[in-house]
Amino acid sequence: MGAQQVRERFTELYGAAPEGVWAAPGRVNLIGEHTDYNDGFVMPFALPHQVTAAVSRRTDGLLRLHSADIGGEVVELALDGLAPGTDDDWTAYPAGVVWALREAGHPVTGADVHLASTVPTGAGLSSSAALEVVVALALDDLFGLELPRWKLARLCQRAENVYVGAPTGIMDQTASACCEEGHALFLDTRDLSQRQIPFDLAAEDLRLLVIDTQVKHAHSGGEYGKRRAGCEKGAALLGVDALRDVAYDGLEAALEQLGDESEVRRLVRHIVTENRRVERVVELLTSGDVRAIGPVLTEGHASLRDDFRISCPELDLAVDTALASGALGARMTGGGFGGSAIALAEASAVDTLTKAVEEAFAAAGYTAPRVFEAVPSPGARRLG
Ligand code: GAF
Repeated sequence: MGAQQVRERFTELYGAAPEGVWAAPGRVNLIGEHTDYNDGFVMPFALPHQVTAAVSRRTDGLLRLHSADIGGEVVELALDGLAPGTDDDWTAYPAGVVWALREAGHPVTGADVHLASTVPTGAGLSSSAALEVVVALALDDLFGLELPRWKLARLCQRAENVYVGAPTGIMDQTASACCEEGHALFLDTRDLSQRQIPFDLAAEDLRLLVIDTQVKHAHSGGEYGKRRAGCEKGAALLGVDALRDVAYDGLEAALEQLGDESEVRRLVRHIVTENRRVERVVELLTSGDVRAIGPVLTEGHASLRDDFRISCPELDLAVDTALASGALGARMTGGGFGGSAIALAEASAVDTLTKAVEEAFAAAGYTAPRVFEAVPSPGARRLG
């Protein structure tokens, strides 16, 4: 939805024009899955799909929220009453951000907010991070907080972990806050150091397709937390701070050390090889060998399916069909258990590939997938 529409609707709802309009995107993760809560490497890029927010300050301790996507009345919350676990719907994300900012000592005295999103929800494309980041950026601007982007991302992650109660890592919020157009973001989640890696697919006559399986997922459900706990157990058994500290060359020795802890062994193997795959993709993209990342992406899918065990039949069908119809590489992306897959393909193969995936889903009796092209887009910003 355009900035003008969001601005107009805000004016209708709240009786005065907003002080500003901001946007924050969803993301696709190219490679580096479930590595972010292991202090590892990730490589997301921003989607053109975004959450747009029209916002004005208030000084009376009230937060008023409205979403064009949910509809209904304006929701009014008292800032003093904000507490983790009290909101169980979409308002927990913006309310959690306000709570996290205030808890960190930032003088946020209230706001009127109207939001509209084009990021598909439950599709593994970070609709919640986009919602958090757009609110954080607007409040940062309006209250003159001047927080660096990485810090805004940290506060949003805190909102999600503590206020909403989903034990996620730092990738999605950092992607929404820090990505740049035409680039993928190589992020070291240990110290949050970043490198923007040029990722211009069109110049190579390549396309990256997102296949949204329409199987909805949520991170507050138990499986994400179980994987995280399993990784932490692995680190403890190996005597390291985080699985990031297990070197690729030391993987065999580490697996041996884990003895008959077969589940932990699988999780460790995924994290260690996945960190290596991120480094490999960075090397290939930096040397201009974009097509060569395809097999690395496909290897990542096998690792998520067989070792981390977070794929599902719809994601596997999307990946297998894409590969069978000419994709250079394909993998599930995001948290897993549903959501989306990505496929890297020659521009000339896009129509055939899309049709093949749609037909395979229909033949399997699955809900029709949504296939669209992902172009590396700008991160969060003020629109007006
Ligand atoms: C979700 C989480 F929010 C991220 O922090 C990350 O762990 C991802 O799943 C898996 O890579 O998107």
